[in-house]
Amino acid sequence: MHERENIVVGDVHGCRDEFNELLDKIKYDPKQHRVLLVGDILDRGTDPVGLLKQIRKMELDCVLGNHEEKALRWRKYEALRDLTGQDNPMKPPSDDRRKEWESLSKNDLHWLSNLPLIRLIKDNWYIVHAGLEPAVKFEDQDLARIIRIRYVDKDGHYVKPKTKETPEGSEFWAGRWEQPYNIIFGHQRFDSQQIFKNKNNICIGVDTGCVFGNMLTAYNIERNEFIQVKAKKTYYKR
Ligand SMILES: [Mn+2]
Repeated sequence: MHERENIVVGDVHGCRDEFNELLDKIKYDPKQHRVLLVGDILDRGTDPVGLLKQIRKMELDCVLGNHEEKALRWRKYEALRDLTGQDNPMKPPSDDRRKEWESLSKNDLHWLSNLPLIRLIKDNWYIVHAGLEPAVKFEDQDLARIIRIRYVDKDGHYVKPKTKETPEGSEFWAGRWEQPYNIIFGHQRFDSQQIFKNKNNICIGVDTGCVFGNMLTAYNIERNEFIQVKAKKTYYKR
């Protein structure tokens, strides 16, 4: 059997039209292509739940993003409230978000709760949602940080940002990653794809802010090629 080409798609955030346009652009054929997603398929865009169902149906490989984790956590609290009457300590940021999270079916939730945090693509290529902590061994990564990390201190330890700005004296994790694993990640929005050529690995950021009106990016590992689709509009503003 010949090997399929691995194509990793950045944060889609419910931009289903652009996602399907991307599939058209690569002339998606499940016999030839394996499409993987770096997480954050939910929230903000026009059809996040429809997108999730499509991805489930297509049996694409995905890792958990912080937005999926949050939806799951909220639904767990809702279920607990139904059972015990205990208040849900989380509040959806908007009515639309609440409706979206409420509309996730049992099967959607089951699929979401089974998403891995790290997925091996092939050889030494992996996908994660946000990143890895350079100071910590690959095998010992903190699971909660994999979906959130952005910045690290000079020793490569996780830094929790207090504002939207880069915390003083810190830098982006991918530039400090030295372990011999190539990582493709999302979460951190760049204007265009970001390639970190480190001594022992390559890290590639593929979130190019489609939902913010920029573009949806995918990376084809075998061809070493980026595929991009322009956002039809700005769906969400900070
Ligand atoms: Mn994210």
